[in-house]
Amino acid sequence: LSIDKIILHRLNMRLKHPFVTSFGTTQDKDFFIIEVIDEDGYCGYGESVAFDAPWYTEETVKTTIHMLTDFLIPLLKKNHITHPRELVEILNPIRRNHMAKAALEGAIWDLYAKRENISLQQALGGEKTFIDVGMSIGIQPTMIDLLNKIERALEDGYKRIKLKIKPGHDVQLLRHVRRHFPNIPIMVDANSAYTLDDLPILKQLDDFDLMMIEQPLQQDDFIEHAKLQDTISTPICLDESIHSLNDVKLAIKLGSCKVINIKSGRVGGLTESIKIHDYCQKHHIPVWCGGMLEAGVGRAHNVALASLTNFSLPGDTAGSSHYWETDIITPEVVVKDGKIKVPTGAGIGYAIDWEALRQFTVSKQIIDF
Ligand code: OSB
Ligand code: MG
Repeated sequence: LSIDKIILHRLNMRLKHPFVTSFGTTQDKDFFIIEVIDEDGYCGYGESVAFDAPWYTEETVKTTIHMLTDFLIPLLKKNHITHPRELVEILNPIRRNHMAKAALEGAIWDLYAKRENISLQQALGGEKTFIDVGMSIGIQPTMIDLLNKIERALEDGYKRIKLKIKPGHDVQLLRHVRRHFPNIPIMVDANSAYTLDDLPILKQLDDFDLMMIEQPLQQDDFIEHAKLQDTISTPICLDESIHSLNDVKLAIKLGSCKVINIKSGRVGGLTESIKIHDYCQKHHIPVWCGGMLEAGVGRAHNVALASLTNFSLPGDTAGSSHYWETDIITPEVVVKDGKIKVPTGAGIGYAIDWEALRQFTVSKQIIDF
């Protein structure tokens, strides 16, 4: 791959609805679209997923641009690559900063697939024609709002509902929801809001026939999660705890979880995501694709990744219109009957909607090679 230049587009997009979790509210998304252009004029696109404050992981929008311009892109300039898989090794001298690495790596995967005239799905080894989709519903102001959101998601065919919980917003909330929807597939996500001191509450969650509970404890609590998984019957799914294949190995060895949420940004890119997928498949641990409230480019990458066979549970990859008035790709990502059709065109298989992208652009930086 002979890269000619990289264009970093900084965008600001307002979500249709503020997204509330146990640690805060997101309404405006500040992020980068990474455009990598090669000497033959092929373009690959990646999207950064870090938020403006470090509440989900330690990365932010500012650390992303710092890493990209001061370290990651300079390293890429110094090394010739023939396949995106080689990037992990090249970027390895830079510790962590997985979201910044993943944004750059994603663009190069897209570029590679476009050059080969294959879909990103093919490049990654995905086989499914359709992927099943669930919806993640943030904490709502009232119970009525929550029930309405669930109702609408079910009407739109979403295959499972994920509810955000936190202390004081858990057992009672599930009692209400289960009274109205006794049989629907529900899971909950605590975003690390509990500790083992909350065991009595966490045990009660077993009464609600939940598909799983996502990240109940702190991100470093592998041993505590294992203790919890020993005590409750609801499967634990890890999100914030998993930054690499090694974290997955540890979690499986200790019995900290029975399901893994894969987000390519959190684990440093698509190459590491595939490794985790394959390892989990071998160990009979189902995985699903998480979401970071992505715009179209990141969403397209998620769709391709989720088409690998061990992504056997519906992911948090709702359609574009669930998040945005206007997305930056065309066509937008559409959910029909709870499924997304995996595109077959070259690369991510969606085109940039340049008019929309320009409308959301705050600044632009060109880096020549
Ligand atoms: O914990 O999975 C999470 C959104 C932002 C940060 C963390 C999480 C989430 C979601 C929403 O649950 C996923 C999505 O719809 O993109
Ligand atoms: Mg989560």
